[in-house]
Amino acid sequence: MPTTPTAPETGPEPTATRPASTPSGDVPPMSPPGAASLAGAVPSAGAGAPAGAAADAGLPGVPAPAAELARVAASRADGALATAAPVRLDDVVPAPERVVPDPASDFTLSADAVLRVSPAGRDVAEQLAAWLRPATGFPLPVADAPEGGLPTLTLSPAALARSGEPDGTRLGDEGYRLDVTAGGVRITAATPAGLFHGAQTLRQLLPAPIESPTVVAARWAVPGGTIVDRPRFPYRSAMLDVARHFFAVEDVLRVVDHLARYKLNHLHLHLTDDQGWRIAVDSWPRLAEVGGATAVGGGQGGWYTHADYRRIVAYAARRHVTVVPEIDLPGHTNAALVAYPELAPGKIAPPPYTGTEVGFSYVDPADERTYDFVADVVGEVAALTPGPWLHLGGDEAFKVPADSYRTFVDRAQRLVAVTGKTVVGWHQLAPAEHVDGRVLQWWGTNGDDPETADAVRRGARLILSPGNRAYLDMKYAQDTPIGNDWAGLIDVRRAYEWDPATHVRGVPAEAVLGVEAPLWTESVTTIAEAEFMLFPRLPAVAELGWSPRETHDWPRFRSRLAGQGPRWTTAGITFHPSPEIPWPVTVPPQHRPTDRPGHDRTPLG
Ligand code: TNX
Repeated sequence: MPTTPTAPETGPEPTATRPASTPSGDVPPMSPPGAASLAGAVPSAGAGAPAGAAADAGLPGVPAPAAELARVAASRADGALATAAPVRLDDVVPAPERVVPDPASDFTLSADAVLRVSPAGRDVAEQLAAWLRPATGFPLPVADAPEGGLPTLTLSPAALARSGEPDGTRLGDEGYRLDVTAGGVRITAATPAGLFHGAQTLRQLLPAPIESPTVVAARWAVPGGTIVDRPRFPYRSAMLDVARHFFAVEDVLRVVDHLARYKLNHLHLHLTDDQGWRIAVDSWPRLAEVGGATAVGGGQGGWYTHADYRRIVAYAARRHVTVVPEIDLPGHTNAALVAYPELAPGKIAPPPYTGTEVGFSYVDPADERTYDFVADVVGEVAALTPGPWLHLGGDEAFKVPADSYRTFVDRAQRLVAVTGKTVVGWHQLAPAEHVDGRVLQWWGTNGDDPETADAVRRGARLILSPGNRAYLDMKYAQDTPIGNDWAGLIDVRRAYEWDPATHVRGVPAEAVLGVEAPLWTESVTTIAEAEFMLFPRLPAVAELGWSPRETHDWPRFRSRLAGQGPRWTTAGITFHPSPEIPWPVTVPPQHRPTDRPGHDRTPLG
């Protein structure tokens, strides 16, 4: 099938077609050490990094390329600390709705600071303290409100809001207000989720060395003024494909932290595909035990026990991220057919599959046993999942005739509905009947699909993941060492310069639930490689989901994004040093911009 080259920024959307076949096991190698990468030393403690986050820091048994990425980063981390520039109130990513700087009222965090918080915000305050303690070395005790006279970081849910501050209705489920004065920082929100987003903003307002896992001597200044902020779309998400390559629980937790930083509130886990079945199902145990053994290119398989999955869900929930499990049906099911040949059309087990072709496998839509399987699987997964969503996949079932596909999907959607969950599916599900609340996920590339528009008219809502904009498995450029290119090359500007509200013809803004950046992992084998594809594009998609359209501005975005680079380096997060972004250059320590007062920010390249 044809692939389409990248379109110019301002040109019409091209139609790219997902290739039906890629040579089996054809996984591009990682770059030679440091070639197109900038990575960080993986933090050893604190800073929200889960235990085991050091998996890529050159430990025995870790694939060399990932370890190299981390080593290169380690050697650059010191330089980044030296460049720590004062932050401006409007440097935040994603851009807040309203920013009113007051340079006369900067706050400096000192060793005797206390976080005071009302009961509903205690857990957020504990998380904020845990982010700030490693680098500052300050004790930062969390105490009950009301506040005292010391310099404080006050977290005040709406119940404690002073008169004149916005009420909870205006801030909504996820909004917050942040006031920085010389006397302290106050975050006000109607909900713990709002407080959490406000705390992430405060984290970004401290100088980049705040990300250090060890104590740094710095002036911990926070720029003065007020931010009032809330999201544009309620659903902001990223997807991790744990089926093509398996990612350990610790890796997934690390990804959750990355999402939370940029105010994304959903993690879609692509749990099943031809190459691997990654979630235990008690009623069909061979799915994980047999179907979980494989991965692309003969890589190590794996699967999550119920306890593993619950751990991911709970970790995410604490960070106000909802897990959306996907069981991809009726196609992308080779691993399930290997485990249970009775589900296969000819009742014959196919060989295990470790290549990267798509569209060849499917569960038999004509056999009643298939619907027992679907009911059992979605029933167990729904019971394990506190969030409201269950993703049914539905993509690329090329071998299933249209009418059988439709019958299968109608029944599968109803089986999800009886679990009490709301159906999500790739936009191929569009022709099926409407079930209450159902959500389609657009991954097309030309923004024009009458079937999707019709499904929306019949009540569906849409999540936008255009393949040629939001697919983080696409290469940044021709020479990107890993990734796909069937939807074109996606540099940061391309990931940023589109509008979810107007992207698909015939779909009104009110039907758009939000955005998602999927990371497929045919060529992504380690967490360092995953981060290399996520950063810096994930914050671009996060901003499309969170920030009001009026703030959309590429020159400003790229300069705000540049300020995130030293944070990632310091935190040990691998990223692609995209040439479009004016990353700060290292300046000699004697010219440290941190030594300069106020907002007199030194241009850093
Ligand atoms: C298409 S998008 C797929 C996946 C591949 C991806 C690679 C979609 C719903 N299906 O099976 O991994 O392209 O970019």
